[in-house]
Amino acid sequence: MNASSDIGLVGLAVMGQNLALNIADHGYNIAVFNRNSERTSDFIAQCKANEPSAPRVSGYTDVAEFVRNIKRPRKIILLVKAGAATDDTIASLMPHLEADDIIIDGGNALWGDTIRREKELSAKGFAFIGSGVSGGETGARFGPSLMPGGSAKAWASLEPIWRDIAAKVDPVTGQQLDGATPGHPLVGGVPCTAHIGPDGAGHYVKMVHNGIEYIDMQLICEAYALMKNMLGMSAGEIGKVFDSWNKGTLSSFLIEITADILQQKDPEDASGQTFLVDKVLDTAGQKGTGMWTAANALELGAPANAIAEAVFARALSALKAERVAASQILKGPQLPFEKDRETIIAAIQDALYCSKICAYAQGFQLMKEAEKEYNWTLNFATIAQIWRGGCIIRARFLQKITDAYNTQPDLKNLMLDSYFTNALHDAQNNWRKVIGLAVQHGIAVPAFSSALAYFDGYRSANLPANLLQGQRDYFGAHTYERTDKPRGEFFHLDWPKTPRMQVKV
Ligand code: NBP
Repeated sequence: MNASSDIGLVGLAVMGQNLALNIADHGYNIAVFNRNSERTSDFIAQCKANEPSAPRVSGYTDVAEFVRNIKRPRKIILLVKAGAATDDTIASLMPHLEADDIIIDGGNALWGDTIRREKELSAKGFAFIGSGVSGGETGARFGPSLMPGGSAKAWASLEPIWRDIAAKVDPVTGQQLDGATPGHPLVGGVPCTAHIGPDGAGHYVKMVHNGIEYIDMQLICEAYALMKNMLGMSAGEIGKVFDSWNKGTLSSFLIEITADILQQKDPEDASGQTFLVDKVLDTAGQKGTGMWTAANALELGAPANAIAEAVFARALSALKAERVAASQILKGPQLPFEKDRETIIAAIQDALYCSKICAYAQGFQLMKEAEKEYNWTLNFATIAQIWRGGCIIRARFLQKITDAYNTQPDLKNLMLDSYFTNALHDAQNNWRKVIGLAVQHGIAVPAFSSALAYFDGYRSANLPANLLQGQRDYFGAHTYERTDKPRGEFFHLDWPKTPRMQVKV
């Protein structure tokens, strides 16, 4: 039997089904397989009924037959649950693979697992690519942002397909090109994919993308909370504000969908008077990628405090019953709002923009640390460029980040690029005003505040860590450096003793 498929895909849940159709729409023959074969037959039946590209999709219920039907060297995409399911799937494929076959993991794998898998597979003569896939169901179907990591040789083999199926952006404006429909993919535009680096680099960058997504979402929620609880606005009114913000510098997918969500009426209310968001329970779920980003930032000593704060905000939201009980006991201020509403809405817009700059600065600073730690060479302009379309954090603002790193590839911190420096200088008074008002009114804005603390800390030539180092030396003889001596000379004082003796260590 001659192999007829250009590529294979395992895992036919929402992401796998949509990515398989995207690949078929681009003219590739694709073989698909799923552990539970009912899913495979249902998918093939649905394809036949609804999809113009159905003749290019072949379903298999036997793994050996599935693999045999893919042209060599084989490219097999995994879109299964991250973790043990990925290892199980690789183990089930392994006996049927041949030299140089490539497995591409498109799941949300922890980058350390990807490094391990790449080592294990390359030792056996196969190749492994860990590729971040962002954009959810619609992205997978019509163009995701794809962040592949692995050997250059394996990437060269995958690149044509990855470039074809990725989201596309306008080469001049950087705006995502829309309009693909089933069977009619977009032609032209700059694809939102590029080789990120070796082994786990692609999954690492996808993890940081998700960490930024956490803080981006939390910042938007804090802007909403201020308009709702301080300005007393309805969800519909706030939705209109987000609509207007989406026309300016804040224009992004998350702002756009926020405007839609807030203006959605409750379908259960026949009167059409209530907004759905007011009926949605205020407890946020999480799948772990935000936590991985924050944990990695702690491990590398990178100050990604606002990203971590966004993860903690979800954790606090999950304590619904405790919060309801505490609200009866712990009282905050009861201040009427007396200021001009329009002026404060404009100030909230500035606070959101400044905080967003800090959030991205933290994400890129973290990747800079990771580059050193894991021996990668990351191209930050390219990373910002492939986030301009397809993914959840796509935003007009990413073009400015691409420009910043194109002009200065060694930029130490995004806030030091003149465009962002000026934006922070112009808007910081409003940012501070909004946080001050939130504090006075007892409204929690952890992401706004921690972003501002990052800004103020980063721009401080002197921090109180001199005292902290004194404390460490006092109780633990951890030594200190002196401002009047060269860096790298360490001293210890016998603090509790009299007379106190300073020694060079
Ligand atoms: P899920 O993450 O819900 O995973 C379901 C798939 O995993 C099914 O095909 C299931 O097969 C398979 N699977 C499981 Br569960 N355990 C398995 C095992 N031990 N061996 C083989 N297959 C197993 O699907 P998804 O939401 O489509 O996401 C797929 C991947 O893409 C995940 O890693 C996810 O994190 C990532 N991702 C998701 C999104 C999104 O928006 N959903 C976005 C970006 C990335 P079965 O049918 O036999 O149970």
